[in-house]
Amino acid sequence: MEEGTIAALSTPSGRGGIAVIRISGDLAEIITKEIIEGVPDKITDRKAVHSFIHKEDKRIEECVYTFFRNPNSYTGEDIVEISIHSNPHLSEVVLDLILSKGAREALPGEFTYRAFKNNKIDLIQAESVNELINANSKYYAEMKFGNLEGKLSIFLEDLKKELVNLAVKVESIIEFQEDQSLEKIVFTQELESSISGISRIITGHRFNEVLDKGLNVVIVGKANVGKSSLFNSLLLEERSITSSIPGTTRDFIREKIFVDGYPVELIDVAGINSGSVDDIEKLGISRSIDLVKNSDAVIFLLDGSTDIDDNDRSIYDLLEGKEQIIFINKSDVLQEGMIKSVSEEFNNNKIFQLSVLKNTGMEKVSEFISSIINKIGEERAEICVNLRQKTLLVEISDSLKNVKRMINTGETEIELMAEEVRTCVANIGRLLGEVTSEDILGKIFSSFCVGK
Ligand SMILES: Nc1nc2c(ncn2[C@@H]2O[C@H](COP(=O)(O)OP(=O)(O)OP(=O)(O)O)[C@@H](O)[C@H]2O)c(=O)[nH]1
Ligand SMILES: [Mg+2]
Repeated sequence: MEEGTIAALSTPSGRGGIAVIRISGDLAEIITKEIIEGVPDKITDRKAVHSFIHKEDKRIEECVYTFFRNPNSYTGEDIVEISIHSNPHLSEVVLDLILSKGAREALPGEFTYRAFKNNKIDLIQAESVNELINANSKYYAEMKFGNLEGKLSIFLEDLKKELVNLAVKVESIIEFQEDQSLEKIVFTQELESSISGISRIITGHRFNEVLDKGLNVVIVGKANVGKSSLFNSLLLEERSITSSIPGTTRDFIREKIFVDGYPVELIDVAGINSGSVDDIEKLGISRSIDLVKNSDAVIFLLDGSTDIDDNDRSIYDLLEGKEQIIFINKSDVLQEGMIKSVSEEFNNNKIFQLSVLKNTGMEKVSEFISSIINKIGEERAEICVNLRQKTLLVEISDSLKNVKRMINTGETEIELMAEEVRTCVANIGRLLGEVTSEDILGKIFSSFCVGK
């Protein structure tokens, strides 16, 4: 990203109470004086001031501006934040005015990029800004705020210090001692607990994904058992078409709901009918099967008003190893002996009756989803990571384990161990963004929105 003074609308474009336009760079102070009335020669730092914006000699808007003198600002440069009424046309006029005075429009994430470049935040914190803004649940936002505050960074800085101490010992043996054995070196308790700390973070990653993207739950069953009816009922809206004609749902439908505040991706699929001869239906069925395979949990519906058939049996086989629950739907018109035959046919301790039509038994559906979330949540970690961070953490953990093995067995040349310690420190540096290629930075910051 280039130099220069940058400006952008930092709030979403639209109508609302206020919009904030942010200017960062050397020209921020001069531009403020040129477009806002009554700005003193020396602007008071960090004080919100009410005034008016003028274009040529005409007042065009009322505003409140706040000046942050470098280095005490978000980017580390001079920043002015101008709050105006939020109207997309008005924001455009004010922003154009600012650009006409020598600023250029900020690229996505450029404010945060500058904060990172000026060492106001490290790369993990920079990533957290974007992840916090885009968080899909309140819990994920909480976790990302933890990283923005430095939870992960502090953990890594501590580990780095410990490794640097180790490296100093190792290097001094290499330099000054005749006996190059590893005997005098200990794998400290701190390094030991770092290995388990990293392992907890990595295992907890699955739960982070659930917090962000949602738990994938597929409602499966043969045609006409009431899948779409259940889907709509959980969504509290008529999203999916339902009818008494089997094969109503052709393609899958995915919608987000929240259970106990956790996001859940609920998926309604085409009924699975192994004997289908219709090409489109067959495509829908093959999608259903893929979705089941990739799901976190499955709600398997049976039609309580008719006998179990081979379609039910083949679906049941498909669910092997999956988190699952079986509901005998249409319990309002339940066939005699149905519960007994379902229990005999399907070896599952979670079999319940349901009537979507009469709204009975529905609480068991939410209980099931909650139980899966809780189960995955048992492995939750205090610190959460994204994929880039996780990949590097795995490498760091492997290096640490290697170093530990080398020290404990003493079966290595000391230079090799020194090299492994260096790799580990370098990977921590990559995580924190101390050494990172422009390509990676470009990829990270381009996913930000403009104005952040
Ligand atoms: N009696 C009774 N009928 C129900 C119940 N739940 C759904 N139905 C009816 O069963 C029929 C099929 O419902 P859908 O929700 O379309 O079933 P589906 O499983 O999505 O069907 P496909 O999309 O064709 O695979 C509709 O006529 C619903 O009104 C129930 O609890 N009791
Ligand atoms: Mg359907």
